[in-house]
Amino acid sequence: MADILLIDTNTTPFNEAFPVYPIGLDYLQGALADSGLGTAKILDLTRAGGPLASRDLSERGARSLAMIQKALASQPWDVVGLSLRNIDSTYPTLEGEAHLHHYLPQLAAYLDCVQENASPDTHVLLGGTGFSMMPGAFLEGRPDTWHGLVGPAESAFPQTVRAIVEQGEAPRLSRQERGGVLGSLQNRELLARYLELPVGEGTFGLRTKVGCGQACGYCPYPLINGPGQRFKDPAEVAEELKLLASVHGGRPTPAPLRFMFADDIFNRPLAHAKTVLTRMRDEGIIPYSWHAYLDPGQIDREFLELVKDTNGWCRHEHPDASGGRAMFFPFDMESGSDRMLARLGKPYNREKLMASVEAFRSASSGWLAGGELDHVAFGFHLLLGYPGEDEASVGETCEFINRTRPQQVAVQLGVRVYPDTPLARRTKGELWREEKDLYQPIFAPVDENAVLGWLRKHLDADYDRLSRKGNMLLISREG
Ligand code: B12
Ligand code: SF4
Repeated sequence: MADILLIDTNTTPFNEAFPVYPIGLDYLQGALADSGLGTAKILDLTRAGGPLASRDLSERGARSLAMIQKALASQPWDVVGLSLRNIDSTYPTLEGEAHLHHYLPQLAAYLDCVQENASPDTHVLLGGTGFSMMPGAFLEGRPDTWHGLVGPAESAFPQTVRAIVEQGEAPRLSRQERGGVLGSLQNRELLARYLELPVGEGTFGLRTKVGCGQACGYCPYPLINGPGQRFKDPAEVAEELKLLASVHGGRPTPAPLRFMFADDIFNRPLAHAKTVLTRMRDEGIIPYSWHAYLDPGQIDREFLELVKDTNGWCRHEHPDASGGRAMFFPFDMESGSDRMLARLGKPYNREKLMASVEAFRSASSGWLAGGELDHVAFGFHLLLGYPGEDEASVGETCEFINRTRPQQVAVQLGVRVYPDTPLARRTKGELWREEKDLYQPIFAPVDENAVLGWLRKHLDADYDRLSRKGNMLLISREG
């Protein structure tokens, strides 16, 4: 047994507006208990601090500091663990809005507060996705009793706690566990607390695996979850979903149950995703709706049927479905140019993308004809302006859109350069020199006017609805 406090530091404006359940801390709490280390206390700063009106949101930081101080003073802790999830919004910072997009200063204030108020015997452990992407930004200059764990920590965290409690010491920084268990949702009370919020599409999540097994040029996910993959038994996924459904069912007037498979990529490999969905369908675990991040090159008819049968991307209240069921399906394809897909390091090409879109079109006409769905649409997510982009590649992407006719195309212009990614290695000396330069948001430069001009020139004229927010464009057509 050990006295362990786990702090969720996600007090970002995003977590106020779109709360996400702290899956990682729930998993770690379960793993600690399974290891015989007792029940760790979770301090979820945003929820414990209570709701704030939007005009008072700036008080969240001060309230959180007060809660950290109080928790540290309440008893001597063997270990205080801080989960550091978001370091930025991933969007470029508009003038005067740094606090909305860039969270390192707030996180540093929380760490300073722990350093000032924790007893000298308490060991502090840092982890989480943001930490894993740049451990140096958080750990440098901290006392010797501070440690960091990069990556999933269901095995590493209990091991480190045990080393601290039994030997009084642990490594400064441990990276990536190779084997080890994957956690499961287990904290009914915390889940119930989130069900009291106006829950949205992405509030609840659970993971079916760790890692995507890829290393795309700009992407920090392999730094967080490692280069390989580890899988959860689909039977365990089903148990987690049953627990979520049971807590949901126990609420007096719950909002419909939606969740997200919080995998790096849910359908890599496709067979594992199919097994999970088959289990859900066969056991009748059908939520109101679910969604996930997908590899757009690994989509076939069987997968799509399972998605439809289990309410994936389902919208029951879509106006075009006239009260029936609708599906809006995303293809996060990034580009329709083989040259750019190769430059981005994507594991698929145009041919595979085309096969996926064809599978979707054929499945959806069957669903509409058979009356299984009342409205079906699909959209693309593109990343344009990546180094190497030119008119020819944007033209090829437009040609792909004109041929396949998605209802909506979301375009991200440019991407942040994160430390240790292939893009960071490629741009060293040009955009940055020392790793700490990348702790501040640095974006790969994009000639936005040129990209916009090429889109206008090459897209079919009926893609005439365009809206823009920051570096995101939304392009759509009528019908
Ligand atoms: C799924 C997901 C989402 C879903 C969340 C659904 C849900 N209900 O949870 C949605 C789509 C809603 C979402 C939104 C956003 N997300 Co997101 N998301 C992810 C994703 C793919 C998985 C996160 C996850 O839940 N994993 C499963 C859990 C179990 O793992 P985990 O949290 O990593 O926890 C493990 C370890 O980190 C570690 N750990 C965690 N805490 C601690 C603490 C200690 C002490 C220790 C030792 C270890 C430890 O152990 C845990 C168990 O293994 C990650 C990328 C990735 N591959 O990790 C991005 C990611 C976390 N998201 C990110 C961002 C930026 C956002 C948004 C701000 C994007 C936006 N502009 O809207 C919002 C913020 C929302 C919010 N309220 O905070 C970034 C965060 C880093 C950064 N750049 O700041 C990531 C890394 C992706 C990226 N682009 O870089 N996200
Ligand atoms: S972009 Fe997707 S497939 Fe590529 S490394 Fe990141 S998560 Fe994996």
